[in-house]
Amino acid sequence: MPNLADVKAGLRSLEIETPSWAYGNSGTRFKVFPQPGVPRNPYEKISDAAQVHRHTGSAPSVALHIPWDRVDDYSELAAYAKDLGVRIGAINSNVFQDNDYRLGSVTNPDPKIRQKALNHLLECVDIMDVTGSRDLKLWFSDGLNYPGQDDLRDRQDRLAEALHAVYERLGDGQRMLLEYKLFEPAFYATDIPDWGTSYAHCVELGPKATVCIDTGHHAPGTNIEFIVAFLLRAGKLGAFDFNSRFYADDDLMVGSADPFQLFRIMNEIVRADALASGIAFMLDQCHNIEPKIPAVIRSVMNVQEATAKALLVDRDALRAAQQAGDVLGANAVLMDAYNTDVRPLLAELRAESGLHPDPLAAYRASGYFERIVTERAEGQQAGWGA
Ligand code: PSV
Ligand code: MN
Repeated sequence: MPNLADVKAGLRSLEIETPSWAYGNSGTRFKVFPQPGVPRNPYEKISDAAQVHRHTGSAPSVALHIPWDRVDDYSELAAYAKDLGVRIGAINSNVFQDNDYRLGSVTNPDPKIRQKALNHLLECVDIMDVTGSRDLKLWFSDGLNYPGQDDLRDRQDRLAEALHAVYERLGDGQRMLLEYKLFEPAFYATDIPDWGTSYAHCVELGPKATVCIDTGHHAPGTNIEFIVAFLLRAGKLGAFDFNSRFYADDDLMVGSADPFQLFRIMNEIVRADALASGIAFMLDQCHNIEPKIPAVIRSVMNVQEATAKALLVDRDALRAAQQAGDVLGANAVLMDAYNTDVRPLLAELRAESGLHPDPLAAYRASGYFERIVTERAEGQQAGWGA
């Protein structure tokens, strides 16, 4: 059986990055429901992220999305984060919300628009230089709605050219995370639709380029833990955008739709001893109907619970059963760990770190929500496109 001290050490090493946009208003294309107390600017988003870290002890960084989080002085923003006990994480580029990008950004047939998109990506690296961020996360909505609309292969060439230019601009210690998505907004062909396409571009680029797996970006039924295992073996898994889905890119709280899938993913991470290997465990979620800060806290707890279960897998017994061809025995080892109630263990761990054993109760008791509702009563709430 795994040693309890090792399980606790593994859990202590787990860091989850929360996204600035999870604290702002967001939802579906049908309706975004505004909520009281929502941040009005990136500073207030960082304050909310720091509150999540205060109660969980496991969310020390916050990802930014540019231009949603554009500020005049990024060094001031980074210093503000530091004062609150968190740091700026990945810089997410946004080349999907400008009118110019109707036919694509870096794969657009028009070279002027490609250049505009590239300039934005390079600006994101400038921001990384100032904030000390390690990761540039790239997601492209580029794709086609109709067969024949553009040349599939030319678009790969344009993509490779832009990625190369960004890669060359990265400094020491900076990385590119290349995200894929099967469909939406493009419905016929997406230029980076799957992990294989992302992986191939990353291999061509070099060691600083790695794949980002957004758990909501696959066809239904896709075996995501296989992708995790494959990319870990190849040294090309850079990050996760965690969220849950029932149907498509639902962006619900991670671990809510399929906690067993989250366990299977974390099981591959633990199997590869990759909990603290530099993989960015990020959330990419939209909280439309549920209160945002508690939803992020819940998500962090869900990842912790899945990780605790993965750490409890009896690796020796599993291997022995696998090598003996004991199908049911091997499956039972995994299920025993999954079916363990790890909540007492996590509560104990939090108490040992001086935290309240129940982060959600601690948040409710903190008075933070009442304070932000009052303080943020006036002004324009942040949201998509803000
Ligand atoms: C695209 O669906 C995506 O997953 C990318 O990561 C974007 O940056 C993010 O959502 C925006 O919420
Ligand atoms: Mn994502």
